[in-house]
Amino acid sequence: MEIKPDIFHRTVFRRMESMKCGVPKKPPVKINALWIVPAVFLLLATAAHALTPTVHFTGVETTPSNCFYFGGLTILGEPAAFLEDEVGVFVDDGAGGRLLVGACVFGDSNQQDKYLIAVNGDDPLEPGKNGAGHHDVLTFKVWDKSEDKEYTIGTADFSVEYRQGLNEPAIPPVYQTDVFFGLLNLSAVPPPGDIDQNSEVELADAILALKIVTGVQETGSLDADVNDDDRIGIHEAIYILQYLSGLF
Ligand SMILES: [Ca+2]
Ligand SMILES: [Ca+2]
Ligand SMILES: [Ca+2]
Repeated sequence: MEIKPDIFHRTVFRRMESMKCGVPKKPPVKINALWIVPAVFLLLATAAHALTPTVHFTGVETTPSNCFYFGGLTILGEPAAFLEDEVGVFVDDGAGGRLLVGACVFGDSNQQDKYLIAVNGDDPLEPGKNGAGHHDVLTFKVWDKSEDKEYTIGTADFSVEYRQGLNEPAIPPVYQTDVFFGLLNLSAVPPPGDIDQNSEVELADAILALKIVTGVQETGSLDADVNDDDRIGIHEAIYILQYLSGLF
């Protein structure tokens, strides 16, 4: 099917507008060849479904600039639940906290086995940091709706898959205005060292490991085993303390 340039651009930009992702002030007059494949991909990826509102990752501020990430998602090795599980993207807010800069519901594109997320960039005309800065590292979080459980995607849990027309993401992923990244596949798993299985590695996990070493407590989840000896002990305690110190 031939797509007329004007109709083509209007459709893509209208779709982007409907996603509240920020729209360039003027649609380009000429088709830039570099734009065509990603734009067609965006059109195809977003054409089939209305944007489903997120219920867990909420409060994203829409700004005039954005980038997109697109890819697969598994939770504990199983495909995520279509139109249920969610992806949220956070950046450092510059004040010791985290800022939610993008959110989507899994499968909310014409590819039911993919997530498509618009990540909002900082608006320099608005005071304070209200979006991602250029090359800010993006933290991807996943919410498993059925278990009401949140996972942070660690560096080892991203995988990149080649898809023609999409830009290959860096790992860890970063923000770059007007770039469509993919495929960035996410694997949501409990982080190593999460002995109490609350999806976070915290001091409480290190204390638990030490309690197990000293016999105060019998054992913890072997999913948290970091050195494959099928035991929770001093290696896990050291790993957790190094993790919390930001050594890796
Ligand atoms: Ca700002
Ligand atoms: Ca934990
Ligand atoms: Ca171990």
